[in-house]
Amino acid sequence: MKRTIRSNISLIAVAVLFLWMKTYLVYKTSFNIDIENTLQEFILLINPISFIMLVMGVGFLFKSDKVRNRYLLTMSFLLSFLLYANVVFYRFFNDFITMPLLFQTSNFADLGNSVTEEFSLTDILYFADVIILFLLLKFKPSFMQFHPMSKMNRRAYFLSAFAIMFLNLGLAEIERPQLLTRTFDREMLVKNIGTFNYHIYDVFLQSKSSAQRALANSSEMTEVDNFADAKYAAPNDELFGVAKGKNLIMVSVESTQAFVLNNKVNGQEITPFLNDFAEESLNYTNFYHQTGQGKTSDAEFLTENSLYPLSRGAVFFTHSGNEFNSMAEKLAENGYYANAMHANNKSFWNRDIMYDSIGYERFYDEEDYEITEDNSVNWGMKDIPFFEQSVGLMKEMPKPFYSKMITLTNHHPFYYDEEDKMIDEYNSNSGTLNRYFVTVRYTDESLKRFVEELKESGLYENSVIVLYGDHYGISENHNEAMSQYLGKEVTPFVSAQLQKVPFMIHIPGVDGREISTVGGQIDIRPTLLHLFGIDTKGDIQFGQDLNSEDHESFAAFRDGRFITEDYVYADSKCWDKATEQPTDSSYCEPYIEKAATELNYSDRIIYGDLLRFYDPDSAKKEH
Ligand code: GP9
Ligand code: MN
Repeated sequence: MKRTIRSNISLIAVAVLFLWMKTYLVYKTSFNIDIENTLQEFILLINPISFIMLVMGVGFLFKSDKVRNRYLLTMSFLLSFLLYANVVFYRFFNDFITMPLLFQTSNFADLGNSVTEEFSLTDILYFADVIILFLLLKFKPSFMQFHPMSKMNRRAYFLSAFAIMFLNLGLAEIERPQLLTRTFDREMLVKNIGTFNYHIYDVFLQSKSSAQRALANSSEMTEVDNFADAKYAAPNDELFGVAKGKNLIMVSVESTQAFVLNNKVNGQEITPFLNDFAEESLNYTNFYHQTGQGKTSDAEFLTENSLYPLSRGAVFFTHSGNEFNSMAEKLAENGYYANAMHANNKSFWNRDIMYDSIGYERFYDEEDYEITEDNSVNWGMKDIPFFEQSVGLMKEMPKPFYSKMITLTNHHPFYYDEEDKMIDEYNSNSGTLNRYFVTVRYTDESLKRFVEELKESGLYENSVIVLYGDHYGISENHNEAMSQYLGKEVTPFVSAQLQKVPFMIHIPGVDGREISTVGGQIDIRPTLLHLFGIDTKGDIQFGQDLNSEDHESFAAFRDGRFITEDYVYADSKCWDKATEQPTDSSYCEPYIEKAATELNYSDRIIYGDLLRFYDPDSAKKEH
């Protein structure tokens, strides 16, 4: 019998192995994926396999060698290209590609020139395996060959691919419960399910939300409208309209959490100005941020629209084309010159596009400021010169005006210039937390000067000044240092309480007072509009006037946690505020449903772009 010599190396096995190993190498060399334990490392190692096996496994189905070879080569090229595209994207954004981001062309316009600089000749290495595979198939086809498999073995192959996938998902579930259903960050996803599966998941979410918009119709609006109506809290008689006709200056104070207020580090006061200013203001002491991945922009979204941001991505990016009924628009209808002031690149967070949808007449961005090396640190222009130059711009604005301002200096990683250091750093194992106090102190000083300058310019007496913290500055990664500072363990309860941010409204001629109802950024729109004498009855909003007697003490976080008058729901437990310990879950039970319903209605408005069916004028008449 004539025997042919056959290579023992299976072509499909090589194709799988190459791509798998490469993907893992790319994880380790080109992305910053934090690995905390061996299980995570193991998940990272195995997470590309199942997808690659399934894709390459299709090769078994081809009868012709030529077609099969082409298929395997094309797939290894395409998947390598996807991987490489992520690498390049990561170099700029420190993030993985998402569909909405990919279609956000304005972002790429920004990159334009610098993008070419980020490619290097050595990047060809990202395709090394594809090239080797190609050369082998072309010049040394005998080296590895396609081994046809029996039906049984083919089945076994695909079954093992699925088995590995379930093992992967199972381990990921142990490592990160509810990874796919709860809010997440992309690094976590890639780390747990792998870059290829992540893209499939992302495409799935994207098509779901596109379909939702296409399928939405005006009848859905009625349901949402009823829900919002039921939430309406009538204005407080004493305070309704007290700010009427005055300018509104609202400052989004970067990364400022409430725990720094009336607090010290190394015996030094952290926010001397804010502490005094709070005394003269309506000061909300149980006020929480409700932001998700969109950070500062989510806070802007909440305050303007009284809608929740999304659990995935930044709504500023994903839904900038939607119809909104913002606070800026309402003020503009009442004769206000609505504008935004932020000395940063205008397309950051897609602001230039989104600000049009929100209805600001003008965006004073970095090009409107004189920014030099001397007056910059960390992310850009320092807060003191920012406020100083802003007052100059305000003097020229038509009156009354509404300016939404965003500070920048107190931003992670909290770098500062020695000359701006007014208190000493803290001494924990977290440089981030240590520096944070110094930069918060600097921002506090900048606000003090701002108010002084407003006084000098004559604007102060005619302006309402609102300050809110946009989101946390110190993440849970610094729990150890944080617990050293607080002198207690950072339990999920404490962690939720740390999401409190300052919120104060200074109105000339109105006495300061403390308001302790539990609320959040979602409540800012109705609270402010009522102070300015603009009723929000009939508006589609999810917040309530914090000054209203009907305001319900409640704040839902974007990730399902929430705070009530007496309880905190965090880590799937119900915590008693009085004891700071978990208590009977029945106390939180009714609110779990409430929080979910609210978030769900808000999401439906955004995904379905439902406000396009809403006519504010007819709504007013109906009520
Ligand atoms: C950038 C600033 C910071 O313009 O708003 O954004 P953040 O990282 O805090 O969301
Ligand atoms: Mn921010």
